[in-house]
Amino acid sequence: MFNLILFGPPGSGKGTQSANIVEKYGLVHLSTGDLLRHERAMKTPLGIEAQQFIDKGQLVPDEVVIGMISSALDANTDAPGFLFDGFPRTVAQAEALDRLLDLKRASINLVLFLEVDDEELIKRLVNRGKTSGRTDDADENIQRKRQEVYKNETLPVAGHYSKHKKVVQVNGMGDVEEIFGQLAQQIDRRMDSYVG
Ligand code: B4P
Repeated sequence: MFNLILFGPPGSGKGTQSANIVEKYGLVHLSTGDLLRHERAMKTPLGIEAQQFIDKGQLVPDEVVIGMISSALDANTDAPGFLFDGFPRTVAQAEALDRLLDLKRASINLVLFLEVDDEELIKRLVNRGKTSGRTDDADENIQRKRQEVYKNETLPVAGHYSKHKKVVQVNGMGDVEEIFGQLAQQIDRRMDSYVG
C-alpha cells in the first residue's frame, strides 16, 4: 500500500490537486472536508454537529474525524493506497492515523506540503466563496480564523512527520498544472524507492 498525505493551509489547493493525483495514481481519495459536507447534506446528527464548528472556522473534534477515517479505511480493504486530503489536522489525528495504518501493516509513505502565501490563500477562498455556497467561505473573518487555527493546531502535524523524513515541500503558487507536475515528480520518486 502506498499512502500519501496532501498537506497545507486552507485554500492551498489540496482538493484541487487531489483530483489530479487520484486520476493518475488510482489511490482512494479520503477528504475529511468532503466526508463532513456529505454528512451535513444527509442531515445526520454528526453532520449537524460538525457544521457548527465549520461555520466558525474551527476544527471538528478529533474523535469525530478519526471515527470517519477509521470507517473509510475499513470500507476500502482492497485499496492500492490512500490519498489523505485535509487529514490529519492535529497531532492527535496523526497519531491515531499511524495506529490505524499499523493495524494494516502499513504507514504513511510521503507527505506533500503545499506552500502558499497568506494573502493569496485569503484571496482564493474569498473568490471560491462567490460560487461554492460554502458557509465557511462566506466571510473574510472566518478565513482569517481558519488560517490562525491552521498555524496553531495543524502546522505541528508537519513536525510529526518530518521526524521520520517523510515531508517534502512543494511551491503551491502558480499554475495548477505546473504544481501538479511537481507533485507527480515527488510521488514518482518516492514510489520508485518503495517496495511493498
Ligand atoms: P476542507 O474541505 O479540507 O477545505 P479547504 O482547506 O478549504 O480546502 P483546500 O486546501 O482543499 O483548497 P482547494 O483545493 O479547494 O475543510 C473544511 C472544514 O472542514 C475545515 O475548516 C474544518 O472545520 C473541517 N475539517 C475538515 N477536515 C478536518 C479534520 N481532519 N479535523 C477537523 N476538522 C476538519 O482550493 C481553494 C481555492 O483555490 C479553490 O477555489 C481553487 O479553485 C483555488 N485554487 C487551487 N489551486 C489554485 C492555484 N494554483 N491558483 C489559483 N487558485 C487555485
